[in-house]
Amino acid sequence: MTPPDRTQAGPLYHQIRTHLQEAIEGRQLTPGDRVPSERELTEQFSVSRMTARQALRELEMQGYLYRVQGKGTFVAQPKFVQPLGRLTSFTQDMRRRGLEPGAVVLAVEETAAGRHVAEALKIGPDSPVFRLERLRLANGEPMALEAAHVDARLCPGLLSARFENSSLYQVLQDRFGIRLGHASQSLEAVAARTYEATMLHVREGAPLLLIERTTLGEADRPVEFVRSLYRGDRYRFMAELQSPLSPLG
Ligand code: 16G
Repeated sequence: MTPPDRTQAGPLYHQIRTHLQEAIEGRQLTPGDRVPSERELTEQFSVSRMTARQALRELEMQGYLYRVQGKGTFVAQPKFVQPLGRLTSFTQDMRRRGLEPGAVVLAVEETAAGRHVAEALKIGPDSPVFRLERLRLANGEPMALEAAHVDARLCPGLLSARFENSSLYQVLQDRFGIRLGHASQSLEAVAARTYEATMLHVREGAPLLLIERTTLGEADRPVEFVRSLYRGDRYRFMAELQSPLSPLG
């Protein structure tokens, strides 16, 4: 690798980071490859150890690299690219990628909606909802923490399903005839707190994507409101945009 250009703008760690990132994106470095250690980068680029550490740490935070204690730092698998604009379930998304979907059920209960959920589901705050909290897994690896609230009056007995290995959307469709038509979804960045970091196997403060989705059934009746935290180091969301000037816009 060539040393960073000290005449170029931007801090040195940023240049090293960009350099490694380009090597990963250009597939000169592929998943599982070991990247130079802090010490090696220090020698190769004539920079301080702090600078090398910062470059590696940022790439790790962004999901390009992962560290194995005592072994070194390696190139991670590319992130999942998740299209926005298609209403799919976690189970479908994983199967489409050839991965085994899984879940650890963290909570199942019938409870009163409360203000926030009630607003989304357009019901009263005391109306009953089913709350299903799951850690979602892809081939056993934690991907997201998900808390779904479903209007209980639409699907009596919903919680008797075994959600460790069944899809909520499938159960809603097969057992209750609920066809989900469309959803509105918001997405924002948050930092992992202690509990979330432990569950998702990331560091405290690591970037997560908070997604809130309200999904509507027939006649646009809200069926579920979901709050999910997706790992920022494993997911990239993608949307197709249309110019308002184009004939379809
Ligand atoms: C996805 C949805 C979530 C839905 C779940 C159902 C996002 C951000 N969230 O994770 O709203 O409840 O799928 O999955 O896409 P399931 O049918 O596999 O249980």
